[in-house]
Amino acid sequence: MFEFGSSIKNRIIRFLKFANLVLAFLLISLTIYADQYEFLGDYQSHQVNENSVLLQAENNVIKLTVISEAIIRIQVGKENKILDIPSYAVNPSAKQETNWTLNEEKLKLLLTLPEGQVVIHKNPIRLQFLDEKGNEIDADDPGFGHGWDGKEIRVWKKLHPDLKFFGLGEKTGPLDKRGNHWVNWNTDFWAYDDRQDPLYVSIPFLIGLHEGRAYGIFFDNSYRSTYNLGAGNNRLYSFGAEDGEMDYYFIFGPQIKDVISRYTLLTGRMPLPPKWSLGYQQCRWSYYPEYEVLDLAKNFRQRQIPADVIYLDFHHMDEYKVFTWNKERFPDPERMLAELKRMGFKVIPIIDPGIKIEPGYTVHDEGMGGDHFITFQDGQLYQGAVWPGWCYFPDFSKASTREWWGKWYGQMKDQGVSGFWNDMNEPAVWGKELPYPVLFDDEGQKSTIKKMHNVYAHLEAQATYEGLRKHSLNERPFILTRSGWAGTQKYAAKWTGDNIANFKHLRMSVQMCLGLGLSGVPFVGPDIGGFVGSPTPELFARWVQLGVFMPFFRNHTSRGTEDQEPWTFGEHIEEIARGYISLRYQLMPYIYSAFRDCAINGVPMMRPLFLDYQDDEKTYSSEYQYQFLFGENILVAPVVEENRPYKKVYLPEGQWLDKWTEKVHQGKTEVIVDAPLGVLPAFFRVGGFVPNRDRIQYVDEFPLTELIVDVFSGADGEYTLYLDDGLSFDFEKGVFDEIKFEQINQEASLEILSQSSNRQWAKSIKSVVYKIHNVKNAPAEVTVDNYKIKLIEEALVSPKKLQMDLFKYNAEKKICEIKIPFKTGKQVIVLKFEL
Ligand code: MIG
Repeated sequence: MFEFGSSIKNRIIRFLKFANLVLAFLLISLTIYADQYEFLGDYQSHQVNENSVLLQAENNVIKLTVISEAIIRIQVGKENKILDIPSYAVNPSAKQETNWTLNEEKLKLLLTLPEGQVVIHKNPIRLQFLDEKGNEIDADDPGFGHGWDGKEIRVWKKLHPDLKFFGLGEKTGPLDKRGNHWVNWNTDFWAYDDRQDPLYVSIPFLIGLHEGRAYGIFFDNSYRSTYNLGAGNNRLYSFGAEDGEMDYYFIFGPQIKDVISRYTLLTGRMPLPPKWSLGYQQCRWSYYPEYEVLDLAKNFRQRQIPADVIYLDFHHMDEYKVFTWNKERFPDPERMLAELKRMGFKVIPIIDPGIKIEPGYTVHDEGMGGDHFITFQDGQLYQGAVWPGWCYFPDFSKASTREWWGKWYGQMKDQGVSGFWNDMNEPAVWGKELPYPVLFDDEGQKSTIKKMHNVYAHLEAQATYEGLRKHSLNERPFILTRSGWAGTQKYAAKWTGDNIANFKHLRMSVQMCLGLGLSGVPFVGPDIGGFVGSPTPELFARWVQLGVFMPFFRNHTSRGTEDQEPWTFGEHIEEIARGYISLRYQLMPYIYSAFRDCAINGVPMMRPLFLDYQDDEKTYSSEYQYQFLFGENILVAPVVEENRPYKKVYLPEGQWLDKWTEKVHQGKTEVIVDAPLGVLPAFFRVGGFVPNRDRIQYVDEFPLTELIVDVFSGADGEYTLYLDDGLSFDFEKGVFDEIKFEQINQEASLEILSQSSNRQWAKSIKSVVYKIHNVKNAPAEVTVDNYKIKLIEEALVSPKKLQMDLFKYNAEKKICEIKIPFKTGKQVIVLKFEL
């Protein structure tokens, strides 16, 4: 019995051991099974609180907050809790009171805004976005919505077959980002190529376009984030991050322009920059010593090649120590800067965030004393090697450190520099990055580099901007940055880093600048001529022509390359460069007004055709992707290949006047135009105006006393010219002028009206020359405010310049030129034609 019993007991024990194994096995397989994304699950309840709806789902919470009539914020909790992580990008004042409603149905909730609707499907919770007519613009994939896997968070959405994607900041490749996987992690990549991703700037802002209707999604999460825009599949697109909160803003359109405008309301817009920063800028790694800088300046003036800015790359420093001068190379910086100023030059030095570890060096000592440097999690100071050797790095996530850093810029500005160039701020430590266990203050939250890496440059730019504003109360700062984050446009202009001197990079520079503009960063430009390597004369000429119509216009090259100043490629190229750089200055009234528009509405001045012609399929075609509009009235079609003396151009709706031939083309056509080396194909919008002026050598050389207005007649239109002091913030108090032009075209007459305010800038304009294009016959009569002016034979116009109160007509070019005294208030010019 006992024995029997004992054997049973043994068997039971053996069974239990076996069962245990099975159980363990089951558990293991369960864990493997559970290693998939979890989702919100079904709806359980909801609660409305002021402008938000908090929904309790089976597995988590999701919150929708109404931000404005066209923007809704969506947050998914972590373990049932909304984290509300403070944002580095979003301006809290972007929140606006708006009417919205929430209606509950059995299977869904409807959240309705003035500009669109969110349908919250209940079982399981899925979001769907509709326009005001009920058309679906975007929706969660029915199988997957908002999910997470441990700390990682993600949203999956439907990939409509026609869906196009734009934005995402500084990315290479075509403007349509579909079909790829993209990473946001600020990266210093010397001599990047057209597949390099990520690069210097991360902007998790995406524009979608489905059935002609655009929307935007700004994912406000600074951890490493990834976007799968239909890479390797035809069902889903998604975005997510390795940690942090699922926190994004859905922006209704349907116009792409409105989406950008709304996005920049959220994250900030480029403030109107000082006017000199729109001029031509000369850089190289590096100009030194002092006589080389002065010679450079003199060379520009002697050769009559306009320029406003000279950069000092890091050889001006003493042992690469920021905010110092190398006294051998620059014995008296203040004297040199004053001399350059007399010649009309501004100087911009480079600033790196790495601070040489050297007791006795004031920046180092102050940084140590003020507890301004990044440490490891265990409290030990972090050291990274860059140009000066071992360095400490400021922790810009601390307000006191930002203030301290900003003060140094102010001090350096007192010596006579005009702006600053923030480099290496990814942050880069010899092309590598900071190790994970370093700790940032993050305004007391103590966060690691995982969260802070992507916002480091942004916070540095903020420190710089705020420091300069505090220092020179009424002067617009100019800052150039390499790295950044969503919203950095409110502090700094951006160049596209270490490109290469070849035609492929010229093409990439167009794509990247257009892409940045669509992502809210309008003040952008590449190293003209190319940074790595040396351009051929042809490439240089083509790139300078293009640069005239890029917002930030700077020639820069690396150390060890050939000279790259505009006169180093022979006389012919010098002549071309002089002509084009002069053109930039002649167009300054137009360019500055375009910047003003952008500062007001966030829509970039350099923009793809589809921004203004959204419904025209052709404007999306890759064949025409290098064409763009600069401001509202100029279409630029740069030559982007070697040895191509012609260019195929697509002209959208309307009529377009060829800058070179004066020929008017009907829109919605393709044309092939000649483009020998000296010619950049460009077209003016018929109905438009382009105000300009005579050649100047730098922006502030002479006040504008004679305004030239190119009028492209043949269609009615309006235009507003903006004028102010170009430097101060007085315009914020209304201290500026605006001249509004209008043209009314009739069979037997053309009427041009100007309506001007009456402050000092408009008053300083003494005369105005209207160059009216596309005038088919000589006018029979021209009146200015009902007063008749006389025709003069072209041959009699001397010396080259038209005198006041006369007009002339060129039958071959079909241009009628009229010169009259300029009057503020209203002025009416009427051209009458015999039928
Ligand atoms: O390690 O300052 O992108 O424009 O000339 C290179 C030297 C550091 C990188 C910048 C480039 C600049 C260079 N800098």
